[in-house]
Amino acid sequence: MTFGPHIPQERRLVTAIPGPKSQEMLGRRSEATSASLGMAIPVFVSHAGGGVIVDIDGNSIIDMAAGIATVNVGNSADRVVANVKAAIEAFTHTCFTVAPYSGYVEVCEALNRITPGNFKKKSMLVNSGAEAVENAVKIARAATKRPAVVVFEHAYHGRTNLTMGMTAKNIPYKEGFGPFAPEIYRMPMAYPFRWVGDKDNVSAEALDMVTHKIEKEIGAHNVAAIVIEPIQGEGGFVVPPKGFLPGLAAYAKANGILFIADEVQTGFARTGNMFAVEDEGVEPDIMIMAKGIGGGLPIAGVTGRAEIMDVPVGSGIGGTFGGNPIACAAALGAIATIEEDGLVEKARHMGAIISAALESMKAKYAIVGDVRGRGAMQALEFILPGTMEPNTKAMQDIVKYCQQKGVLLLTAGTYSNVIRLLPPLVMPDHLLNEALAILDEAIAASNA
Ligand code: PLZ
Repeated sequence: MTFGPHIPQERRLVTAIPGPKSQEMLGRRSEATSASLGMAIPVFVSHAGGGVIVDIDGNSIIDMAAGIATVNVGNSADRVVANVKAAIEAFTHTCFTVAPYSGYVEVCEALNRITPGNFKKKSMLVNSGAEAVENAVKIARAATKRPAVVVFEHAYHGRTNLTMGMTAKNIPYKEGFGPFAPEIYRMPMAYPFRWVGDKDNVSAEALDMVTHKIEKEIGAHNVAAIVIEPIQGEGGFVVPPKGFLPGLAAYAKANGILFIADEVQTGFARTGNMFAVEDEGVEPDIMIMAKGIGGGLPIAGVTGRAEIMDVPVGSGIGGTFGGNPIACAAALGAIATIEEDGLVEKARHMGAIISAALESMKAKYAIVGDVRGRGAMQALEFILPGTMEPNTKAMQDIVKYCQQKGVLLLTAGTYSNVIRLLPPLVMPDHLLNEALAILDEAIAASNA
């Protein structure tokens, strides 16, 4: 396997983290950029590829973030770079709804083909996950002529006004930014680790609560769509137990409600399937995709049953940059990479390595309350030993320890106590094993 810019696949620290050049840029960053923008690791990137990020001081850091599950095919993946170079020399923008071009159609054909469901599908392209969620809701409302949208506890759907309202967690996503859009209804989530009812019956109990609330508090006939992440991302990699997603989809179907899967974080081979809903054979009416679709370029998509996608009034959906030709070229390169290089199987292979390592950490360390996820999307939830209390401090200490050793990790969770692993799917095994060994060491230090 080749790695885009052919960077040595090694962890190598030549300065402290951050080094002097990054420190200088951090000063300029705080002068020039809004203080409200976050930052996971305080180093500035010089280049990245395969499983590493190299910073401007020359440190080579193991990348367990993939730009938040976006460069599944790795940074500057060969096919992405080749396609983008060819496209950018041909033309940069005409706007698909002004003068169309074939790349947009080809990406939609690919999405119609690779998304689950043996029915006629159509697609549209936009620029970001949030914009895709917005469009899915617009299309669902137009198609059903109903107003209500059902979402879940711990959900994350974006930072625009509608998607903030659909997102569960207040700080940092919503604080001070309201009022939010009406007709959004939040339902209990089947979260096995924190379920207060019968732990052996989470799926059935949660389904019961959700359908009861829909019927009594909204009226099923008023609901346009149920929108759910098949594995919740920012919410802490909450995996609903078997039966929950198929149960929701069946309930939706029986009540004329559209079942919408937000696969922004779970899509494009991440979980060991092309899409996470395939794990239980669920076929959403509409799929929302972003992140991994473009190999790092900004592009997102909505794919759905043709008869639904065709409902909005002519020219009712669109946008200036949606499905930009350069981003479409990148997406075609990324999808070809996933299919031709077997990244679905690679995610399963990485998943086996990750599960074994995380389960052993759970067995050894009392602060690890739960291990969950699938494929190359797995997480640890930290607790105060012997309780269910979130252990945010352990999470912070562990992430910091790993950064100092040259491993970039992301956090998550409604209770800010989850470490999530999202390595690029092209990461070689030796780097994955090294990152997991350092994570183990960090937990040992924090558990002591
Ligand atoms: N739906 C399931 O995970 C984006 C957010 C990062 P955009 N998640 C990363 C941050 O702090 O802003 C996401 C997601 C799911 C929608 C989105 C929104 O995607 O491309 O960030 O708009």
